[in-house]
Amino acid sequence: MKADIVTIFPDFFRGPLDHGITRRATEMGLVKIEVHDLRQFTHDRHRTVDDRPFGGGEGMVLKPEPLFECLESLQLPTREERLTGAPKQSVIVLSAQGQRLTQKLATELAALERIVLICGRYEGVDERVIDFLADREISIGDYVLSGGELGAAVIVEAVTRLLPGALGNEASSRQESFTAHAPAETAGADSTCGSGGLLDYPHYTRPAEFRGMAVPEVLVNGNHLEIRRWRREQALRKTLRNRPDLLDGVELTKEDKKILARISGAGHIQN
Ligand code: 9D3
Repeated sequence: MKADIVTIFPDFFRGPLDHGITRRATEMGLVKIEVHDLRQFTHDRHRTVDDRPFGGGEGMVLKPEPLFECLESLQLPTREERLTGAPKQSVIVLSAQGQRLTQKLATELAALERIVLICGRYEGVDERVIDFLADREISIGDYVLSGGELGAAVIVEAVTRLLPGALGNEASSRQESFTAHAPAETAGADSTCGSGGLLDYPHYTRPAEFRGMAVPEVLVNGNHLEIRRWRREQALRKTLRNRPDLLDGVELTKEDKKILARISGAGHIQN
């Protein structure tokens, strides 16, 4: 996978992508990340990348010329070629108006040979970049950031760890054990929802008692069946509390429904 990042803050990426899985994947040659300084594609003395919006309004907009010239320097197939047939590349604008990044979308991107990530700044980019240069517009969530740089780093990390060989054996076998907790054939669980669409159950490590806070007895002395049941209940509890929206898309067993009725204080509701 080749990832090109287009930004007015190239130094921003020295930190996040030089650590952990992205660093190891780079060293292994699984991913090649190239950061392009948008100002290198300006021609004026002040290296201007932004301008005021037509029609008035607050803020500035990334002007099209440097972005088009930068993309042309990357020697990609045309937008039409990318959009017809089975695409191997994608040019993505990071913007607050984009399609939401999900694990499913990360999986789609991980199947590509090349992604180009254009980091919006100020109020955004000239819409002609989105209409004629890019094939996707992605947001990483419903909150306001100051630009696309964090979003680009998030996408690179989410995609890199999906590349074959990027995770050690330890991590990949851990993912397999997740699906074992699912009630039915709900494999392909995503990162937020390990246990068949639910949030993960809580984890503990030594010491068994720390400053008077004890690890739940069942984990220390319980048998495998009790532990499995306890973890399922805890996953249901956490999901109900933190992400009740996820419960709609989850396959629940009779046992799960009983637990939910008990813990949600809706024991009288038949479901
Ligand atoms: C007048 C409304 N604008 C400012 C509050 C909207 C707006 C413009 C530009 C909001 C954010 C931004 C800059 N953000 C990004 O470029 C961005 C982003 C984000 O803000 N949230 C989540 N994902 C992303 S990806 C790029």
